Amino acid sequence: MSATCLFCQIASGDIPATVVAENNLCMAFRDIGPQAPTHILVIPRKHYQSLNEMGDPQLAAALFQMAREVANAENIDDTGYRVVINTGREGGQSVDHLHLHVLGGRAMKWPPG
Ligand code: DGP
Repeated sequence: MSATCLFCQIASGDIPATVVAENNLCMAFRDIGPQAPTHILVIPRKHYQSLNEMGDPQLAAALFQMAREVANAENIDDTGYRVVINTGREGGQSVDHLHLHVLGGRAMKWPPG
């Protein structure tokens, strides 16, 4: 845990969030500034700055499994959704704790901005 990391503080419960799923490895909560009708963030409980630092295949599987479960619970799995991992400065990452965006409930465009 990083004491100064926003998502570590959400994971520990020190900063409130609307949590929609959690287990011993990861948790999912609603994005504070939703970019789609469904916009949920899936994070590992353990601090990794970005995907570049996270080399644990078991954790990677747990994160994608939770993204799938969240999409199902939000009823966007059949219509379709997008899972995004912004990584680093040019990837558009603004919070330096690895997170998956699960976005759905509207048609997505391609290419992303
Ligand atoms: P990224 O730009 O990929 O690093 O995404 C960071 C996301 O985190 C962004 O969509 C907004 C969200 N976010 C930032 N601060 C908070 C917060 O305090 N609570 C919640 N729930 N989401 C936040």
